[in-house]
Amino acid sequence: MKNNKNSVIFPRALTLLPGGVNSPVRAFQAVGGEPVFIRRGEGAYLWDVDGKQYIDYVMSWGPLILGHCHPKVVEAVKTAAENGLSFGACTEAETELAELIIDRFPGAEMVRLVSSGTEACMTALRLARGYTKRDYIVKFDGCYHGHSDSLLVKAGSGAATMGIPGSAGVPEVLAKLTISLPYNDLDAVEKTFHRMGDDIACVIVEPVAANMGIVLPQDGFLEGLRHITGKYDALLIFDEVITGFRIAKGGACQVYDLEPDLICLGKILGGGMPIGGVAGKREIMQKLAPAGEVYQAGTLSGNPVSLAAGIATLKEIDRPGFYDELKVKTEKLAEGLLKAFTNANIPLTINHHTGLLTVFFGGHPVTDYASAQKCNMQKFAQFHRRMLEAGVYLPPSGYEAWFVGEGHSEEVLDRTVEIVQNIFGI
Ligand code: KE4
Repeated sequence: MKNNKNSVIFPRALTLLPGGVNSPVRAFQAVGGEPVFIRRGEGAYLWDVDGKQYIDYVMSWGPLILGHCHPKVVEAVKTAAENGLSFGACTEAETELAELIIDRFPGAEMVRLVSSGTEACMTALRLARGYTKRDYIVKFDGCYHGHSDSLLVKAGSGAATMGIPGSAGVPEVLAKLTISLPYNDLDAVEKTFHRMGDDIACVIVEPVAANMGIVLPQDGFLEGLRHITGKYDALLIFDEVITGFRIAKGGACQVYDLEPDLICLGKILGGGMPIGGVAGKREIMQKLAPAGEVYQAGTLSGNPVSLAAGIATLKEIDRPGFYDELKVKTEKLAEGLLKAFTNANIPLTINHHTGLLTVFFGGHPVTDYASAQKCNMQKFAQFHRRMLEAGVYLPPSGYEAWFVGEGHSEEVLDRTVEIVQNIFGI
């Protein structure tokens, strides 16, 4: 229907915002059609400006593990806002949230709060370079750690979606200090460190990759990174902006029983409000200004409204059985989808972890960026469009994760699978 509000708003947005959006992956360029303009969300659902309802599997790209507008989170935000939106000064909530983080990540002794995952990863990188006095960093093809210059090399998420993993505007002299290797290729890491380990400040990794679609670490990969970085006195940075508080209470650190030197956090940490954080060992974190000489700052860092949402979220999900239930839900959805696609004779791979899932059209194992790129993204685009028409709002890219959370009841999950079955006439 062309006379709907959505089709009126988007052309105007295009004249005022590059691509009509404030973040590229939202532009629907990979799946075609106009982006949907959202009016409101509640629980597992979104409603667009034309009143159409959707089951939401984007969930603001991960923060909303409790679903939209959870009463306790909204109440906490209202209460905080009535006391002041921002002070640019110390508040007790900052130490309260830091304690909740350290309680969940035993390897962390100190925290610095910022306003986005990008800031968290950028800060961790500068800290690693300042602490080790080395310039090179290692990342992995298809992993995305926000849009700071050094990390926009063979990046995933929106950069992969748009086919610009190496962004314009990043000076070659800087990009060459970033070494990007295939995910799960420990031999490549070993060889790189053997060749130049004394010049490498850190390895930054998504311990469960979620920006080339979900790609799980193969046995020994993360443990190998911990061993190699330790051997060469480089830092290991886990980017848990997505996995933190999602795949387990203590994220991948808990699941894989590993202690990186620094942990990047975001998303769930703010319960839907702007936030990021770096957590790590005291000896390293104390290098951050004003305690140390690695400068980092932010007007809205530790914002009281963001912290209220985050504290309320972390407390609400901290209940016995929460993660077991989320794991079961995610597996139920994955199994239901796989069965539906198999019955329709559509070759498919589904990678998933607690609260995370990606559908890859292709049928081959997806273990790194190269194998993810071999998937049929045109088929994903067609699937996305048909699901959107049927009232299911999926991430508008085959290189993203579906986010499963508290709001996705058994009924919602069953309805999702039923819609897929209807689409394929099975
Ligand atoms: P933000 O700066 O977008 O808060 O966080 C950057 C970031 C860092 N690390 C990981 C593992 C991330 O996934 C992200 C951001 N995630 C994307 C979705 N895959 C954000 C969506 C967007 O860019 O609009």
